[in-house]
Amino acid sequence: MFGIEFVPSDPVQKLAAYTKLAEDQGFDNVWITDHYNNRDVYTTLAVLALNTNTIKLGTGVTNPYTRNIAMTASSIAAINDISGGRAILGIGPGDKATFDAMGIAWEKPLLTSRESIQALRAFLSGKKVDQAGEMVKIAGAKMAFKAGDIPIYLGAQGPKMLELAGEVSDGVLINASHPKDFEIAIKAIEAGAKKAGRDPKEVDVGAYACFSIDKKEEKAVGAAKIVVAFIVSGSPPTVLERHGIDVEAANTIGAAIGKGDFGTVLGAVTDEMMDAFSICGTPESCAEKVANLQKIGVTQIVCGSPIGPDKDKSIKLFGKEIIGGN
Ligand code: F42
Repeated sequence: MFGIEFVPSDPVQKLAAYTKLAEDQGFDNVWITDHYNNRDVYTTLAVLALNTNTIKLGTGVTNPYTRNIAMTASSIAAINDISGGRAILGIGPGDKATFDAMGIAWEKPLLTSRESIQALRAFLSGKKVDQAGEMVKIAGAKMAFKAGDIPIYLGAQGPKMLELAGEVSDGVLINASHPKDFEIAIKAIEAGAKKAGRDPKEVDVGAYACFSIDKKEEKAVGAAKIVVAFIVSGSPPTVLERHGIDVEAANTIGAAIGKGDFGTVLGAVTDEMMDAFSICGTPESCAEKVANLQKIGVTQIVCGSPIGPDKDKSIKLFGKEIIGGN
């Protein structure tokens, strides 16, 4: 399965055109990110729904802190209606830095995710919801209609979140690009699934990858460097060490990003960092990396930011060379 991620920092109409193009190229899913400083995710998905016919439409990913979980159920149910049953819901604990800026306390992200998914499933099935959770408390609320079976994906990287995904989700969106990270992630997902008595194959394993594809290697790399720099600066030391990346070098990049010194940032991104944190290069090399991930058990490749130096061309290249060759 193939997905594509768009960030609504671009105008919604522009994303509608990209999404139609992606649908025509054979992508199965489009995932729209959710951050307060971009356009609203559900309004965006509604417009995409009206401009497409087959592609599934997902939040990639929303969170349980900025919206009450009943409102999330109501919003995704509307997208499911408008699109004729094409909604998928990605949810994750969210991004601490943006919550700090919004004055929202980020407490118990793991437990909040678990309790939110439990409540969501109940709301979507049209049941009366009584849930006396520690983080999610619902007292006899009920949707006025049955939304139907909307797949729920969890955004996860940490071992406990991945295990939770194995226990309770239909799929997981993992922000990573390298086989080493997925080998570890898949073990955690499998452990969670087994704990819950599920077949691990029920869980769609998504690589939410930093992707950049172009016929010219250097152009693909040029487009992805800044994205990789942000990933490096935000990665925990365990992940950096797993890829043999010097923690000091990552700190240097983080400090330069903080100062807005992007010359230093771009100069400090190494080939090893590009290899660890992106799928980037010519169609042939991207196809090989995609095949390696599929071999170890990744079942959905999500073509994430930046996609490529020219989005239209890169979406077409991905369709022809990666989806077409699969
Ligand atoms: N975040 C956004 O805000 N917007 C997006 O559009 C977005 C997209 C996205 C796409 C893919 C993806 O993988 C992630 C994405 N994210 C996005 C980020 C996402 O919302 C999550 O923040 C991220 O995936 C979670 O990272 P994580 O799996 O590392 O989880 C964190 C919370 C973590 O620390 N996990 C630990 C672990 O081992 O998994 C567990 C920590 C723990 O156990 N906490 C306990 C608890 O109950 O929360 C208690 C701790 C205590 O004592 O309070």
